[in-house]
Amino acid sequence: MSDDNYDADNIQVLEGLQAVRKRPSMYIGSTDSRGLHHLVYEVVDNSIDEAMAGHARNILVTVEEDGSVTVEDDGRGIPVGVHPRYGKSALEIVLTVLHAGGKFDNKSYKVSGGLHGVGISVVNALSERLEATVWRDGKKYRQSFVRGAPQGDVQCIGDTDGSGTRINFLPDHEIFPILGFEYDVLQHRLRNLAFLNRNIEITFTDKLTGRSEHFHYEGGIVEFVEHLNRSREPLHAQPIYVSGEKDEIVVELAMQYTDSYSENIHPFVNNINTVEGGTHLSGLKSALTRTLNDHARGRGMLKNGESLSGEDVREGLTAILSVKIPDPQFEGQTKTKLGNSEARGAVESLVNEKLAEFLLENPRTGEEIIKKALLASHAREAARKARELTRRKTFLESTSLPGKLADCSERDPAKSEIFIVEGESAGGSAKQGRDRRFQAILPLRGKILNVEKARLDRILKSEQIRNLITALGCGVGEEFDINRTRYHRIVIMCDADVDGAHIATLLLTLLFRYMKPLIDQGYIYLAQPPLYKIWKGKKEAYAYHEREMEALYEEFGENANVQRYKGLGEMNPQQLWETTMDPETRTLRRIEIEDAIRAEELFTTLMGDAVEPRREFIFAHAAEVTNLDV
Ligand code: 0RA
Repeated sequence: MSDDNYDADNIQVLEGLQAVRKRPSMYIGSTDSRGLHHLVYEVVDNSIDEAMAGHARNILVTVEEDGSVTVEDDGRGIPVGVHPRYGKSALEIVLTVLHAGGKFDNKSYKVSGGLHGVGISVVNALSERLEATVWRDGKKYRQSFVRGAPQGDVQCIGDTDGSGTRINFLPDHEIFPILGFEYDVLQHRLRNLAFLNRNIEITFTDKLTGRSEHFHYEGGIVEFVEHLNRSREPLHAQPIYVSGEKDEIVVELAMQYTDSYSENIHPFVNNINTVEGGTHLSGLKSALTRTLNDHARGRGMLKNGESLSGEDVREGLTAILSVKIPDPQFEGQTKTKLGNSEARGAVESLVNEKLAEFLLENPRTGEEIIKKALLASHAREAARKARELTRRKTFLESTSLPGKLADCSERDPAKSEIFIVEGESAGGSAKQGRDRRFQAILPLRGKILNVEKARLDRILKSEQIRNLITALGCGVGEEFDINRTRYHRIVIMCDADVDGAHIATLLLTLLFRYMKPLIDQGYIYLAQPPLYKIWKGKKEAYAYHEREMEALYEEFGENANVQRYKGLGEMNPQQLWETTMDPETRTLRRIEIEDAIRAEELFTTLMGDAVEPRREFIFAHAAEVTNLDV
């Protein structure tokens, strides 16, 4: 290769990485905590690819004491030989050329190059430093980078009898305003990967907290379903497992019915959680409806003309659908919807065939499932009637808004807020303290019904919940219509104690299960009332957490007074306005649920029947629960 070409390539590479540093969000979505964690996923995905191709088994992920992350695998090692076109090692190319990752190998079911598939080069560009170590062909190699730029060629630094790759990187503080990895977030992701790939062992260590865990599930997605159902009451002891391959598409399904009323189907494509669904999911849904109706009819469990709807057969179902497909087409707003039409047929025919077989071989389980679906069907009919009743009421009474609601005068939802306030007395203070032009107040009497434990027809019998639904205006469930939402800021305002956290969780569960688009749209907030008031003479200030209080106490000096607020009710209307409601001075926390499975885990554990996991959970996530930063 001529020098000219070499230089031209070099310039292109630098320009590529510069582009990433200039507009990081275009490559990793954002530069907040989510984007930061994305870097780890990106690197791990490459090792997962190597493992899925059958070349690696162990993956070690370590958060180091200096805040850097190391990902190591025992795969073949990234090739270090000089690539003819570029005149550089494949290692350097993988780490410096955008989207180069997959070009050296035609591995079939790649994750990298898929959804997060921006390539390790993006991680390199956004790292203050990155060091790659490769064990391969009896040698150990190393190459280092600073903000994407190689600090010399790859070096042979010794001998080895193993093979593998290790990437250590420190995210760049110039790019990420907030550094620091969250144990729970990484743990959740790595555990899911281990569930989805039964032949992979992942060891996760956080040297900053001293915690370490090993994830290896020989049962794969069957164990995944058992894990998700650990706080639920299963209808049959073993999850149903279906697997097969059709048209190069590998399909795996694990499913188990529980006595709950919600539908929890999580579809994955090449390990990516396809939250927007797609062809594979619709194939599964068709197969479930058809096979269960056929089975029920065959056993004489359906009356003439009666049939089970899709919703009936999915009530209480927890399922993991995992497909591996060579060339996935991702569509949708967040690129998490599978578009490949051949996946529909593959899933549908496989599930049709194998589920029918299972039901014939396990008639008792079959009967339980059909009975449950029939109950769901009858309850849905009752709910429809109940809903019609509420709708007629809203329609007939022109002043149908709940009496407890102190509405605002503003009529434009985009400019309107509603505070859902724990307790009548705090509700009273909020009504007096608010700016009535754009702030509405709805006080709650104690706890609302736990929607995890009731079907919609019963939920709609609760007056508190009906008040809330009417006040919000958007309806629930099948009738939900976000365009009718009366407020674009819906603020949950609860005491900063255990009861308050519980009430907030109950409300969030209701919103999550029946009005989820409000969460997705970013309409839901938690108010942040102060925990302390500090004053001395005429000087006073509020503190929103412990550390802030200590700092203020220092500042105010000796004999400063500190009052700890136990509830919102201890503040007068003026104080409540200043500290918690005034848009000029308050802080609100927007509720973001990055991952449906994580949210579900949170809710089912907090709200479910099983006490032990809940206790464990509250213990392990005490900070999270009091902060409710779900
Ligand atoms: C391309 C080719 C080959 C391996 C890899 C990439 C590879 C990449 C990563 C990233 C993390 N761990 C990895 N392990 C392997 C190997 C081609 C061959 O040996 O024939």
